[in-house]
Amino acid sequence: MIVIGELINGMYKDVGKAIANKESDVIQHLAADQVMAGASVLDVNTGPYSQNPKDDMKWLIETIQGVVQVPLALDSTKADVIEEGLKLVAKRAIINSTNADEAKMAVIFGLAKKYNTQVIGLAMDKSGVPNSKEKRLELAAAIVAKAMEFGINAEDLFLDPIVLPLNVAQAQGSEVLESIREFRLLCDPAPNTTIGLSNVSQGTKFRPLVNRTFLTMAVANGLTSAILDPLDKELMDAMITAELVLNKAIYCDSFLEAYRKR
Ligand code: THG
Repeated sequence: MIVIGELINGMYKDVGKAIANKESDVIQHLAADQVMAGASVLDVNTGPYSQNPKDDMKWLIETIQGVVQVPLALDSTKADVIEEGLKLVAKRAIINSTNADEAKMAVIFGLAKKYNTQVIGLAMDKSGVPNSKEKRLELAAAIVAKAMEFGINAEDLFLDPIVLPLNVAQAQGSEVLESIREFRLLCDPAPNTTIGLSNVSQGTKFRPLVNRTFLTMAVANGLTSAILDPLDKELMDAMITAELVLNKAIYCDSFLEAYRKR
């Protein structure tokens, strides 16, 4: 599994404050801790309250790259914010994200070619997040087709069925899980899949349990990547064990330690 650490996101109150006040130590600790805990990529999102997302994105990237050397997933709905970031990244980045809208894909896949990046494609369009797996598959297929047109390899594409909170969109859980399985069949070699895991538990009472259960089920459906909180040790242990059950790693009694030492 490609673990994308979600914690550098201005949506978190403390992180939003750290961005506004340019508290680099807060960001650098979050970066180092997530990588230590097993994140191989860090999501970078200035959050909804950023007054100047371009400058904040640039500051976050430079601050993070002062302490860790992992690829970054630049998470913004604004292409100009992403492009400012792409000029600064030290490692091959992931653009988070495009949707299935024609004009949006043209801009984002253009940037992906120009800066040689990977791309997350959200199975949604102008009319929002679909509520069926059929519509999700249709939108994901449009993203795959457009990526191919731009000469982007399937393994550089991460298809995201879009996870919604269980407490307000309960019927969507199984649609998303089935979408993960179906997206893998869209091309050969298969595209990657990813989810914003914590969306599923927003507003629910037992967040870690909901996250852990959903992730395990998604892994069983062939999920290859997730944006999640790598500091949740029980979540990481469940993910590692799920991959073991699927025979993606060799069993030994110390398999958890073995995973961490990689
Ligand atoms: N797909 C893709 N990218 C994404 C998402 C997705 N990026 C953003 C998001 N969804 C994934 N990241 C988060 C980060 C935080 C939370 C949820 C998803 C979260 N935050 C607390 C909350 O809202 O309750 C913040 C509370 C606090 O202030 O501490 O849950 O789906 N491609």
